[in-house]
Amino acid sequence: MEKTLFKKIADKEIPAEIVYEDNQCVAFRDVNPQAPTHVLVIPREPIPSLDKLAAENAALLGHLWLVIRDVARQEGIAEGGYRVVVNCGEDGGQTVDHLHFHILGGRSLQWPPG
Ligand code: D5M
Repeated sequence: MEKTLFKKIADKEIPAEIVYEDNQCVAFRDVNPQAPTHVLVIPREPIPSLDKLAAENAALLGHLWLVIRDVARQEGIAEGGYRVVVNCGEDGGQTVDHLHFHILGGRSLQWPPG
């Protein structure tokens, strides 16, 4: 199966500004930032979307949330506050079929999103 764009980033086949990585996940700067800080956190495992998660992914998900917390702290946005977004499917605005969490911060974010 063809690797997803994000799997290629995780495997260092496509360059990205990686801010954190471990054996389960990678965090890198979004190429089209929507806020002063915009980082994507992806599992190394190419899970296509939130809708494709399986019960056996529960421990991985727990790990990803802790990484999100730590990346936000590392980026200096934890104190001011930030948003975590997962776009799922076409109507959700998902464009890359590899589960990813957007961390957005560094400005006052509006609600609701468009
Ligand atoms: O978000 C997909 C996000 O992926 C979108 O914000 C742009 C970002 N993107 C696309 N290509 C790259 C590369 N090569 N590096 C870094 N970021 C990238 P979605 O939720 O699927 O709309």
